[in-house]
Amino acid sequence: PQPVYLADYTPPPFLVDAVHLTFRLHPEKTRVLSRIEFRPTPGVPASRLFLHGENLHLIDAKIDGTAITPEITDEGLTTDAPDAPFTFEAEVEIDPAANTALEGLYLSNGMFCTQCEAEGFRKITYYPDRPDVMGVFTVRIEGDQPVMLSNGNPVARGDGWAEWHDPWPKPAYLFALVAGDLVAQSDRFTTRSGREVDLNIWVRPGDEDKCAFGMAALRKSMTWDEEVYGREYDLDIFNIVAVDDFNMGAMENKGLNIFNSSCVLSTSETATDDNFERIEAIIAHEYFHNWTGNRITCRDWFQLCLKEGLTVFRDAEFTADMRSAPVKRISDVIALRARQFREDAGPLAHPVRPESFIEINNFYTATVYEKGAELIGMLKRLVGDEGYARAVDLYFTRHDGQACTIEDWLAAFEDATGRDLAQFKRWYSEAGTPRLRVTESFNNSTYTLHFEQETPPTPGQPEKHPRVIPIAVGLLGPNGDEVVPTRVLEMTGTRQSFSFDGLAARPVPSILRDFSAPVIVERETTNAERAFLLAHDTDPFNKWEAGRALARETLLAMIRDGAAPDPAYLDAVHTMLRDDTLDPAFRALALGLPGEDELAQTLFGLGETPDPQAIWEAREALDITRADAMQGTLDALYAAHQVTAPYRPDPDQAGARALANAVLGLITRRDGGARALAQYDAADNMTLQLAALGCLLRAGKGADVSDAFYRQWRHDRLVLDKWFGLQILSADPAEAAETAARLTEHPDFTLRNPNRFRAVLGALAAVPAGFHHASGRGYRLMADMLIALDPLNPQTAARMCAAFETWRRYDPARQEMIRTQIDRILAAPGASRDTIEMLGRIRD
Ligand code: B3K
Ligand code: ZN
Repeated sequence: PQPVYLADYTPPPFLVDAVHLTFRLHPEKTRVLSRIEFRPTPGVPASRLFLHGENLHLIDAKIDGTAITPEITDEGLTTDAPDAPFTFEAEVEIDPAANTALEGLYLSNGMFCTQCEAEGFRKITYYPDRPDVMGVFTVRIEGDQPVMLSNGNPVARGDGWAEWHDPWPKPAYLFALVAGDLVAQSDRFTTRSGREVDLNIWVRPGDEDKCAFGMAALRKSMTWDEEVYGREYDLDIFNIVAVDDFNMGAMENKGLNIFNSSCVLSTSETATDDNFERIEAIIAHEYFHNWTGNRITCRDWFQLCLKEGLTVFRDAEFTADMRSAPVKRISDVIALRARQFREDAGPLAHPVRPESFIEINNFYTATVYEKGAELIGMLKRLVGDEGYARAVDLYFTRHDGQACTIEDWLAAFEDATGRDLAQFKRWYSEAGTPRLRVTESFNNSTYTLHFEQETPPTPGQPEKHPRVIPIAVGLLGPNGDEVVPTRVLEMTGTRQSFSFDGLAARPVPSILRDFSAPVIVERETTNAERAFLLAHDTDPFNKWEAGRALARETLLAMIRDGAAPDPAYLDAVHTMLRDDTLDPAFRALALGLPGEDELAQTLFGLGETPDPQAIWEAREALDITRADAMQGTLDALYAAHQVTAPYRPDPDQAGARALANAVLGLITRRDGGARALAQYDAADNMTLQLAALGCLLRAGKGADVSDAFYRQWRHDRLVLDKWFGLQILSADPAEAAETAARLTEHPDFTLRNPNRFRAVLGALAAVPAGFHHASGRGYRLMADMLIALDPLNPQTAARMCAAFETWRRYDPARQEMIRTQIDRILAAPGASRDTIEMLGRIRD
């Protein structure tokens, strides 16, 4: 397969004014009739008409009423067309029941549904399937399903048919259709300007009681977007549908969002506090896309971060407003480092705006999404809140109804604020995580910070250039008082110094407050200074960061030479835990240790070869030491953070449970599971039940409870996914791969459901000492399962290939084993282009 290049972009030769689609639904033989009003694009040279189409059986086609015989290839159809407006009509037949890739029109538990982003519409009918072609869709659905939905507003319905019209021009990737035996939980919302909107969450009968929280989240999102961004909803109806078989989290189809049921359904008995927070964030994310993505879309798929980075940034702001801003920021940075920094440091590194791809589905990455969101955060910091608001308003007014580029986005900022963003643009075009080295000097009451930035080479980009980096800094005096409040230093050169005058004593710097840029700070410092910042920093992010760095240094010493845990760390974390002025959720985060993968990445970055088993053992040893050293405090904290009020998934209760559960993990190290068992037996919600089960499994005492859990929940797919995953996440590393292998033989395991596949294989990839076990069993199992899944569902298989992206960190024996497995997958008959592209890039 040939790559597509950003540099090769040309405008479409034909535009679409209107599309009429009729679906005659049938599981194996669905007929799709299309009537498309085309017109030549003004100013673009005349050419033949090319329409994308894959796996379609063409029944007939006409132009302006006359039958044509187009040329057909695997990619689409070509025909002569008039150099004037014309109507194209076609009838095709497709087979939804055979569609295991879950892209295009497919069946999930007997329900018809679609997924078109990025290039799935071409599996439904012949069409210019590119985001810069926007048309007004009218859709008629014929079938015997009780509920038949499409985009926009309902027009009419009768026995066996329904018609929908979407007045907003949209690209084909936002098309959606759902038909099945569904029931709705409904509500109403009145927009700021008085539009009455019907809200529905459609689910399978039996799931009605799982919609209330999602509905509340939707209402909050609608209000927030009006209040904070001045954006209102623009149709009479907003539908959400829960689907069990779905390749990702959710999809923002115009007026008809389709959700993986795991990202919308919840009850306190079946969803954890983390699930609730994620559901609220994803509902917000998809809703916010209505403006950032749908009303203003992307010119081409290279501009994906235009909608994704911005929408992730918006949903993060929303969560920060609804919940605790520091806790949200810290959690996001933990995830960014775990996924995006890892990606940026390996063979899959790519710019936030990539310049070429083979399969665009492989670029829905942490870099495009999460680093893309960090870029928006930096922009906001550079131009200020008020400048940001003006620039975003200008972007909305200037580009409403258009398909845009990053250049359009940045021009709105330049025009609204007068700032030159030429250097900022490098953040979009150059991959890799900059390293920011910091040294300091102090004399005659002047304190100077010296910065040096360097970005390591990434695939295809040997040379890097200095970027503009907003570095938020504050200074603390020796007694812990803040002597210089937060100031944003703008670094633009490779080396740059910034001075602070009038200081009575040498201060302690708090650098990169609130994680003001996605960089790695390198600075020589002491554990005493880290403990000082953990105790005194006024910036919650850097307070947490100081504790994190202390834990990391302690662990690195333990990993390298079997050192005992540093008492300075134990004292500091103990003091922090006892500080009742600190939010319990913050304390839970500060009690967390750097993950095994993060430690491996750190060691590799320092030129060392990580040993996954040694890393696992060090974390275990540190936990045992912490459990002994803080015994009394842990008991007291556990007792003090029992929630007695009825369950609510709000931040206060969730924070208390998070701290109690984190503490329970340590208590279990001493009591062997007595308290965990008591918690399990008493639990009336999934957050407490699941955490207790995890503790028991880790303590080797979980077998009976795990069986009971399975019997209790075997009919709830989403809870069963947790049960599958937890057994692997809690297993001893020597047994993780066997546990996963055994679970792939379980009667409830299936390759047809991406959630189930990810529950097992994603969990295996998430336990480094198990996945990278010296036996190679983890690698072999992963390869076996990828070979089995790839022919059915390339998208989900290709995404899981990233489990291998870190292979160059490891010793030659492991590298050799991984290479063997990669080659085995590549050699499998029918390997998909998705997977071939991913493994090809990883192997290079
Ligand atoms: N835009 C979709 C993702 C589509 C993924 C296609 N492989 C969900 C989202 O980001 O909101
Ligand atoms: Zn999105």
